[in-house]
Amino acid sequence: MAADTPTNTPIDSSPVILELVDFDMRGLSEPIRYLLQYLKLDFKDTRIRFKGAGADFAENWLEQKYNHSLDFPNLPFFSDEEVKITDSLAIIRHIARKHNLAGETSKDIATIEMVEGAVNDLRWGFFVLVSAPNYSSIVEDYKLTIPARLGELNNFIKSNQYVAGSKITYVDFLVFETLDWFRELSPESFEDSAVENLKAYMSRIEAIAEIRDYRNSDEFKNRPLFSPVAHFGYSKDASFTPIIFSYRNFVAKYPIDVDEYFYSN
Ligand SMILES: N[C@@H](CCC(=O)N[C@@H](CS)C(=O)NCC(=O)O)C(=O)O
Repeated sequence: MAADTPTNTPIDSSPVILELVDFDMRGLSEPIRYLLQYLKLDFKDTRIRFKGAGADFAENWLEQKYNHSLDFPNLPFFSDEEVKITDSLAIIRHIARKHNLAGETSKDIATIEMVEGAVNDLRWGFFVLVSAPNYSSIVEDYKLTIPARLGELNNFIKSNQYVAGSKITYVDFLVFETLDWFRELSPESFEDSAVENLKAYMSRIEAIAEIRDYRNSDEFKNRPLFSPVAHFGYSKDASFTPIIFSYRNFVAKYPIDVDEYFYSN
């Protein structure tokens, strides 16, 4: 099963066939990990730590991200015998297609991709919340909106076993992980009858042997959920203060003045 040792001495150095590289967090990679676990595929789970030994690798990510022969350098990236690619959705789709978990009919594929898009919007919206400078003053109001935010998904799932019916596909892992972020933030929201289908759906996914065993194992790392940029999910310690270096990723992508952008209000 997955080599779980967090390491900052990656990458390209050993003859592993499958390798997923990301910062040491659930982040965008966890649905990919669920899929790999579900498929019982051996893979190297390379995690770039934010603190402790080797954290300078994360600190220096901007300087070294161009050294990995990636067309669109970013994290996570994934390599197998065929590709070396970035973009979490491209990665999960690629693995799923190879193992017939990406939908079979064009109708199913359209449904799967629609739900993928809807859930991707939800997860990036969630990330905007947890990285907001005024997080602590808005989070309680935000929690009250969760059942409504998840309402369409709840109605869509109805009593269906999975997104595409009775057969699980990769998008179920994406949906499950995103719902788990919401549940981690606000378990009480899942007591609302407006999301009862989703609660049952989550239990169904959690009961899948490969997922249950993985989530109960040491390979599964509940924290960090996100990078230290987030006000939630990096640490369970309420006094945790996010640190600034991860903002440099955003600076690289969007040349902005960090202080002005994040702290002007
Ligand atoms: N669309 C990309 C977004 C990737 C992304 O924003 N990655 C964040 C971590 S969640 C990052 O810090 N990337 C490193 C970088 O931008 O150099 C995906 O889905 O993989």
